[in-house]
Amino acid sequence: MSLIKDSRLKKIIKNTGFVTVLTGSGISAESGIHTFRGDNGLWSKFSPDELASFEGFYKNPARVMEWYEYRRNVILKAKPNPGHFAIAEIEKYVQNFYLITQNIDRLHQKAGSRNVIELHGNIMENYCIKCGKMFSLEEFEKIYNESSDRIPKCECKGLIRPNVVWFGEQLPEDAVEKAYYASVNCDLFIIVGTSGAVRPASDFPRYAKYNGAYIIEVNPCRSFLTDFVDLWFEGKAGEILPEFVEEFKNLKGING
Ligand code: BV8
Ligand code: ZN
Repeated sequence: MSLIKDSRLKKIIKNTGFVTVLTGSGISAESGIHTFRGDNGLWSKFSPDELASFEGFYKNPARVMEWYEYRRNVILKAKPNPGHFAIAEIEKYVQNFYLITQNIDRLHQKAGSRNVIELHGNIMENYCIKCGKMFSLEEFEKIYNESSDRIPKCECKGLIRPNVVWFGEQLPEDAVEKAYYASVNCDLFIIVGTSGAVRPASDFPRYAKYNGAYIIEVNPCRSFLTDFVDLWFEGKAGEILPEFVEEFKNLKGING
């Protein structure tokens, strides 16, 4: 039974050269990585203020660094799932393709996605809050494992932190600019696996909508965005997206 029935959507897919995708933690759920909200979510166990804010880090750097170390170990063992691969596949068939992600796990890149905009940074890099020195994962792990108090410091004595955007922190300017461009110029905007709870990430589908793009959402549950999308595929990314990509390719006359 085909997913794409809407004639307007079929026409857009046939003619579009500009597709933008926005993902949240839900696309990594089938790779075994916890989402944030919902019954088994991270925020049901940990408080975002203590663990995903600069104040929480400054008050207790050892606890925050330990939490990121735990999440990094889960992420390093995780593999991209069919949802990640399907998004990487679409990129091959569209001239202008942008992938805006709120995720910090880099599974999109592992799945082969190239044009990835990381709104909230990534968990693989760390930097010194005093001199800004960037640390690769090996450099960081060496310092972290040698630190007796589990509070990794730079040679300049500054604290080292994950290269992620915490609550109350500005998103990287270049990422926001690129995400805005990708949202206001696309014909098709696909939202995958986000509750739409966090701003300004959840503003981008609105910009796309105001500019006449067709908005699709892939999510097993309703989100804060479902009311205004054009089409909601109620289901898991790993199941819906591979099927969607096959129909996308057929409509574009791409076989194999
Ligand atoms: C900022 C990185 C401003 C770290 C994260 C208005 C405007 C601007 C800001 C605000 C505003 N109002 C409030 C704010 C503040 C705040 C905010 O939005 N708060 C919310 C909670 C009310 N925003 C900020 O602080 C942002 N900064 O705006 O600064 C500023 C201005 C001036 C001066 C200084 C600053 C920064 C926000 C970034 C915070 N960092 N993470 C880390 O990961 O450790 S947020 C965190 O939430 C993750 O990035 C996550 O991706 C993101 C969003 O969550 P989701 O990805 O949507 O995950 P969630 O669990 O919520 O949902 C999962 C979904 O998947 C569900 O819908 C589920 O049904 C679905 N799902 C499950 N399984 C599947 C599935 N879908 C498909 N397939 C499946 N199998
Ligand atoms: Zn330093």
